[in-house]
Amino acid sequence: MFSRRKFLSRSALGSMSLALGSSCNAKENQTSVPEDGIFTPKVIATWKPNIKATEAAWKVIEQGGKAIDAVEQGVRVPEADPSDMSVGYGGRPDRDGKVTLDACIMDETGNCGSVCFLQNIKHPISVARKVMDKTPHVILGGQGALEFALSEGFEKENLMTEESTKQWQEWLKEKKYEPIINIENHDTIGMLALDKNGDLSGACTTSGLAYKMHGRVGDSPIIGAGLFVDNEVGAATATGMGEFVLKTLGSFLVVELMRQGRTPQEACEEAVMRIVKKHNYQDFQIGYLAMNKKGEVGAYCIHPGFNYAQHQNSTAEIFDSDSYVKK
Ligand code: SD4
Repeated sequence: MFSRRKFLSRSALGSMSLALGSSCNAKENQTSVPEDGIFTPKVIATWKPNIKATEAAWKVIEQGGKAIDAVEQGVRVPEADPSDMSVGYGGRPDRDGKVTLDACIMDETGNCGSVCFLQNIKHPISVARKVMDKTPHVILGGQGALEFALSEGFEKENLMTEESTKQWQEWLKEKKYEPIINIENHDTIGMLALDKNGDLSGACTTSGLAYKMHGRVGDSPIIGAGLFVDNEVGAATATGMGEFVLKTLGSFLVVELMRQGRTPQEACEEAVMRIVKKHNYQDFQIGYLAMNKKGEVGAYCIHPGFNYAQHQNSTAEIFDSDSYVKK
């Protein structure tokens, strides 16, 4: 079943609770277990086209699978989809025409794995999973990540498509580096899942900013920036201009705010405010998506246009996020 509805504006509620903020702060681990002890399995992911990804993840959850397997299977969908030009195969390249990929994954035990600046591998999330499962490390980058992937049986592939090549060649004519809010950054996937056991996991994967400098790594493979999971509290993920998520360690911040008693919505709003207060936010977008152990969800962004997909009880929905800048 699929329905589309407008996300309820929670900003009024949000600011009410923020006004009560100081009393909330003392409530350590408020969100750790739902009062009735029953967990609400759920999968959420940044950006509405990723509804296909939440569907794939939900299938794993529905069959009693683990959240970590669900998020890996889920984000592999846009990684393999050439029409998603922000992730994996068909992702827009850097200035030199190279597709360089960033991805990370984190499970309910606090284990995590990541790859950054990885080229020629269609499923960076599965390489990140192998880094987590098979190495003593958290992050592998560049050539080393590629060699590790090949040693694990991944295939070397050309990730440029006819369309991404055409767009890049067009871009080369002017070589203007100008991120366009909600367009250039669109569709990077950050996914969070809560399974039937009540365990949380997350995954994030992207080809990063289009026409970035060769070698640039964004927030998406950095644990605490593009993704963070603490199974006692909740999980968060970020999308948009990664530099500002990195500067504020956004996903870690969102989870820590939830630990202090904020709802996922309040936590996402506060993390956006940290950026807005310090930086000239006119020209870039950031969106945060969070979920706590109760399966409560929050989403907030700087500019209108961010949305997310959700699967729960086999029902697929798309929600628009509230934003700091109003339409
Ligand atoms: C990056 N945060 O590389 C990523 C881009 C992104 O939706 O999220 N796009 O900065």
